[in-house]
Amino acid sequence: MNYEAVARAVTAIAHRTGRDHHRLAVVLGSGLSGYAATLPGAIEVPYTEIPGFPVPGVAGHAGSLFSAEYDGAGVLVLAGRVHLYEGWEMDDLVLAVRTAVASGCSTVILTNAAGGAGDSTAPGDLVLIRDHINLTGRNPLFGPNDDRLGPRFPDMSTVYQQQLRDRARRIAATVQVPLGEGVYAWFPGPSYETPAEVQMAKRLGADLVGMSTVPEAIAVRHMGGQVLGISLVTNFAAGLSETPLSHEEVTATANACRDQITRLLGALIPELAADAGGETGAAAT
Ligand code: 8IG
Repeated sequence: MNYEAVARAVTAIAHRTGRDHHRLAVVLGSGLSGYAATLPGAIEVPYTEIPGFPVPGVAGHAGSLFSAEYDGAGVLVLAGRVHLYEGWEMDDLVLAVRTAVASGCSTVILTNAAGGAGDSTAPGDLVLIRDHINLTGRNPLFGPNDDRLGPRFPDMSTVYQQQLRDRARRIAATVQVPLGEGVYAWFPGPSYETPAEVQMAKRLGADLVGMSTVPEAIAVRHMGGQVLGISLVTNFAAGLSETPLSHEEVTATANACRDQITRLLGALIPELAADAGGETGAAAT
């Protein structure tokens, strides 16, 4: 990965937001970008104005970075992400989260909309990601390793730290938002799975199926950041219900759950921003 590309984006964000340090980053997934509009006093920087940032092309994925402050702690909210199925390179998929970690964000919350494959998952559920399975055969760390970002062979035994999940569940309880827990399987998309593929993922241990998040989680762990993963289940995975899958169903469920998501993120962001030290986010400038 091009370390200089990360450093350029870090500099641009510091310049445009007037904050040279942020502590917590939140990536808003499909249908969840609307949350950014609720941020108090946030400064918006369109991705088009951040050097190197890929601009999402899919409906339901916005493309702006927001910088807000909670008790003096800077928070970066990334509304919109790009996906493998759009034809982007791995470096593009992870540039935003790498920039966030290099800007000082020692914790990154990755959110997504996902299909539910688990026996007890249903549309509308919010689920903490306990672990992931990479079914794409791709990895954002392919290519020469830049030791300034992280090690060649990073450990992935605790990508989504239990301590952070426990903390998130306690915070969510204070705003009456129940959180499930499950394993997320990363499929390349853009076609949804066949029923046989969903059965395969289930047997491998997956409860959630989706097309994002995993490359970002790997890139954040590579740099020593902490990851909290949250899936909003927007549909039963293929073959688990009678209804055919559609992007419209996904968007409709995300809209119906807006209230819950707003309450959850509204509680998590200030608390986790206060927890997050700057110590793992090595400045790239
Ligand atoms: I939203 O059922 C959403 N994203 N792979 N499968 C996959 N990705 C998804 C799904 C799903 N629902």
